[in-house]
Amino acid sequence: DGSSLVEVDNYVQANQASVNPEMFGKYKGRNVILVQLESLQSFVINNEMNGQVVTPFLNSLTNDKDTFYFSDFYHQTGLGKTSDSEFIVENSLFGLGRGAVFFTHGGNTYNSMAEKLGENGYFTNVMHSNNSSFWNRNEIYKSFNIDKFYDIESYDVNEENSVNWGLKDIPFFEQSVDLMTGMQQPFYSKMITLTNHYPFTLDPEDIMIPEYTSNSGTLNRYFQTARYLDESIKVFFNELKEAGLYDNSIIVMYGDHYGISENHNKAMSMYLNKEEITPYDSALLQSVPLFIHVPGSGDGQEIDKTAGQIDLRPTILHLLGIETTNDMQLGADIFSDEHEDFVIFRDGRFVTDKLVYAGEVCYERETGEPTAIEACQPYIDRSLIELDYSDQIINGDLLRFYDEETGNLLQEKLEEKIEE
Ligand code: GP9
Ligand code: MN
Repeated sequence: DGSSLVEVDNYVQANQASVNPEMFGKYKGRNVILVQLESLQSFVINNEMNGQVVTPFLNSLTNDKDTFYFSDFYHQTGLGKTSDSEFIVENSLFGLGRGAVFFTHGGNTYNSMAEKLGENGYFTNVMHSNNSSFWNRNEIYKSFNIDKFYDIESYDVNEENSVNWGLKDIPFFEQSVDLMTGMQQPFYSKMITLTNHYPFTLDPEDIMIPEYTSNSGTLNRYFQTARYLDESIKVFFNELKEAGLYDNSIIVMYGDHYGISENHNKAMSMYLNKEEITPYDSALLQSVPLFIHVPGSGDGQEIDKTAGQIDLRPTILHLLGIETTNDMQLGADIFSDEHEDFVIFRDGRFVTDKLVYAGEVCYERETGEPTAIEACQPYIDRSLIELDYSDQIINGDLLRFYDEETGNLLQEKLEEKIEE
């Protein structure tokens, strides 16, 4: 009921991480381009496959003078896959433990990152060449207050420029930059790629490296589509430069969720040169790359703080000088000194800088050896609380009763609700 909002609100307020004054507002006014990299996991970054570099362009960004590269960042999605990652990033809340929150709670009241950016003068949009109703996007985007969805209708899609799920990533980026050229600035565009998606197929002319050589065709092809995705990002950056949109933008790119499931553990163990993939390994394999690219800033560095998708909303908004003090969010600004090296997975697993909890076993992160459960217990307790609070907010549609401008609970509405 509504009274639980009081409890959740107290918890969120008590756990807010303060902003980093050196970073707050540093990139104010820039366009924000978010790129969700379909199924891209960290294990291909700065790695080779049978002597072939898999992601040359992204590798170059890991030590680029204008790029923050986060090397210990994780997806936190559940069954909602791509849509969960969108949900987590927009709201700094978890998806649900069952089903996809995009479908089950598309009509809720939210306080999305897009809405905040809209209030700060941004034109907000999503670019993704699929039918608008896929994952119920057309409905929930209204609840997120997103101004425009450039869906499949906005793209020129034909047999030649499509493969697998639809429009190939390279023409997707080319056409998207054309669309951006006409946008009011500053804008916030969330772009969702598609080619590096199961079953990871390409047309022969787009194949840049050979297949891997394991018993899993899925993993074998994954390297090829990841290579293609990498190439498409390179093309995208060049297009942005040509369009004159590069210098005044901040480009945030992250993997949405895993591409290689535990069904391919045997092939993965071969690739990673391990005897077997343990629950400890599987948890760490949920790492996805995160890049925050700020052209011309010279601020680039590698950041190895343990963080997750839930942290992106406050991190991005603070870089733009937009406060989130009163927001009902469960993540924390990664640049804050108070950000904790602790990332909770939707299924209750977690990773810290020192521990990994998976399969109900507490592992020492450094050695991978099981350790006493007591070491993990405080984090287990907090994981359960945070997942539960997130569920309560969503299931009770509690943001209806919350005034994010003041951080006040809407007492009258709440009391009515409690009386019900
Ligand atoms: C569909 C695309 C893929 O539009 O976002 O979704 P996924 O299957 O990865 O959740
Ligand atoms: Mn996806």
